[in-house]
Amino acid sequence: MERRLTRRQTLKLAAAGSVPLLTGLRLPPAARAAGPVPGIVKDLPADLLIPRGTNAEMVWTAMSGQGYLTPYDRFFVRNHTRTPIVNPATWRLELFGTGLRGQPRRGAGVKLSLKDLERLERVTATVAVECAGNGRSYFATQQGTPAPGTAWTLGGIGVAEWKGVLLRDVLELAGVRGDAVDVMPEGLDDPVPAADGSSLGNVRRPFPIKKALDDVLIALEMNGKTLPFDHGFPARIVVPGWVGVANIKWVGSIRVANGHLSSPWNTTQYRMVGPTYPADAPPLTTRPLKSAFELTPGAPFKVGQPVVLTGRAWSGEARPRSVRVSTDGGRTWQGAKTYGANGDGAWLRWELPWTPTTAGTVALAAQATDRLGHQQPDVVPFNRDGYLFDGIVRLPVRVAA
Ligand SMILES: Nc1nc2c(c(=O)[nH]1)N[C@H]1C(S)=C(S)[C@@H](COP(=O)(O)O)O[C@H]1N2
Ligand SMILES: [Mo]
Repeated sequence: MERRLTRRQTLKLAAAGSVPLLTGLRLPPAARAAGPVPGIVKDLPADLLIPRGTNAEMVWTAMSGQGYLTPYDRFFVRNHTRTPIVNPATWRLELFGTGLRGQPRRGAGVKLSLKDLERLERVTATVAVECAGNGRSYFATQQGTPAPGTAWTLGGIGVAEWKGVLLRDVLELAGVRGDAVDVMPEGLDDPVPAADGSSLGNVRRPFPIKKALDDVLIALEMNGKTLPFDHGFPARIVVPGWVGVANIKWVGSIRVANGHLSSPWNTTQYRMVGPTYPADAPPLTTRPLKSAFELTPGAPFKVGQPVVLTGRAWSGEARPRSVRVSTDGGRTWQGAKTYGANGDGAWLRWELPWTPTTAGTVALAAQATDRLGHQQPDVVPFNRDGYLFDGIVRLPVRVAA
């Protein structure tokens, strides 16, 4: 049974943490009956989210008719373990390490409360969070070379309006030194068990100080509301353009170092390993160009009945410029109409009218081109962990006579 905090408890938490009032605050997932994904707090209606292990993938039809942003109720969740419930009143963000003045050790660093962060200038970024493994299942289903890991189709992405403070301002407040090299935010969720039973420690992922001082956010809000539990409450890192894992949720500390930092998430994982990649391939950074229909496989159509096919295209590298669509498995192509916003690190909507002429199963396909001229390829070179599948995806749909 699901338990909720009383209104008084909720008010107390809100007052203590000086966060917007949290209505319907729930107890940790552990207190809930085992749902399809016990570690996720929000509901997972079958028409919006598909359970995948400890994660939930967005159903693409759920974006049809929506605006530019992905609503909270259908935003995918990627949890290495489970969503923790962090008390905003006692939460502190600790900055420490050799890249700060005085070079404080962990525990003796600069500790900031939510109130401290709220004194800083508020900024917004409308950008995607996308898992590096999004599309992984197509290595198996389209290329016959399965990769282990969560079998995402294309729903491991969402675009939200993230509001918070600039990491740059927080680093300056903490006394960042001119010789700082890397920063490494770390999550407060449970340590991650390794395959051999040892522990990988808490989810943490370094990135260069140059990116940290550029456009990285510490987000406190998502789509105009307090950050939801599953998406990092009370604070998450948002690294525009970069792979999902860089966007550390439930951030509790940030190590700032005057040398390079490493963790399992930029060494043994999140590198391209495969026959076409060098042995020392660098850690993944930006997200490649992709596109998706706002449809699910097997969607029903009817001969002679006009419809408008809709979808979105995105990249963390360069804005999408155009999208072409095939309704005959890639034999012929037509330019789709793109419209609306096309923000850096977010996505671009597109549509194409279609009147099916033949009954049976047909494969729809979309191919995006970015403003540097890159196009989604037909085949993606294999990598061991199935990262960054950016190929043209064929979507089978059923056309009734
Ligand atoms: N602390 C913490 N941060 C995390 C993760 C996690 O398991 N723990 N997962 C990462 C991964 S792999 C992805 S793809 C994104 C997913 O963000 P979302 O769940 O808000 O969609 O969060 C990243 N940040
Ligand atoms: Mo991810």
